[in-house]
Amino acid sequence: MAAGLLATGLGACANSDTGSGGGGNDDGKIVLGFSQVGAESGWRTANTTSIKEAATEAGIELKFDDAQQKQENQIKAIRNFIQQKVDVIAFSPVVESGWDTVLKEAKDANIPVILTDRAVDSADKTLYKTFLGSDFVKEGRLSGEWLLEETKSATGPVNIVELQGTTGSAPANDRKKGFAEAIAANPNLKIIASQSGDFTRAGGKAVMEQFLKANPKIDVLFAHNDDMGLGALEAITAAGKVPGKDIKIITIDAVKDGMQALADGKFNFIAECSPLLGPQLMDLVKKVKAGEQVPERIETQETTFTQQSAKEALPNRKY
Ligand code: GYE
Repeated sequence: MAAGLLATGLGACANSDTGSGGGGNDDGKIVLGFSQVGAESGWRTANTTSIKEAATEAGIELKFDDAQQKQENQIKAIRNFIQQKVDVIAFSPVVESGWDTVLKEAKDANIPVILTDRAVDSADKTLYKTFLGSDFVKEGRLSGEWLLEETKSATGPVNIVELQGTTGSAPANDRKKGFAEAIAANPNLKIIASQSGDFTRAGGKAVMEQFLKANPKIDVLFAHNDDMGLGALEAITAAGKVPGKDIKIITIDAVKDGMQALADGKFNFIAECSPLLGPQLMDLVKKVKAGEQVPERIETQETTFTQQSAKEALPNRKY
């Protein structure tokens, strides 16, 4: 009888443990574990600032980890957060695949997970609560549609080189797809080379140097972010070509340095991708912690910029 009661008591205790997720904090603050991709680009730096500032403003205790663009580091960080019994885990997955095991561990520990900025390809959608971020396919498509219009009177081939983002990442996969779908409408538009520059300036410069050496006629560069485009500018200038004229440049992000290059006539078009996800993320953290329902997909509002509209927007650009 006594043994039976004890067993029931333990059972009840175990059940209540799984009821509400992490252990919170001594002072009652919500604790958020956030695993960031790295610091590879201007976009990423602005994103990190937005998340840190928004956490402070919302009174949320942030445990922040920089994974230096390595999936294994992100998995380690998430496991640490689980061990520390944080209330909510959020992360920006460096690549799309390979998350099921660690996400299952978080689920089993009853810690809700929010994906920010980048998606995962897990078939089991119950492994995370929501995904807050941009429509990367659309950004690629808008870039391609601008080029279609720009080259509509071309009578011969238009040679395009593409600087892809980090291999296997959602923005690289999706931007490539959206752009390719849009330009398929004009058979004159041909991607003659496409390679990853890992979303960095150094990567963009090195790969563009190779492209220029291997291809005497390049008409257009499509770079999956501003930083790679900015790196490529150096290679193009060093090769004696005029960026924005001899080679038209399309990028994505619209961070300040990219917008400056566009306003200066070195870039020709940017599809915006907003890094300012902090405030929305903190709202979601509070909601999932309170057990409220949240939409499974929350899309960031974005626009596009030409050289003229970049000049107008630049004075008020915050990042
Ligand atoms: O476009 C790029 C960054 O995931 C949307 O990552 C983000 C991308 C962004 O390195 O600059």
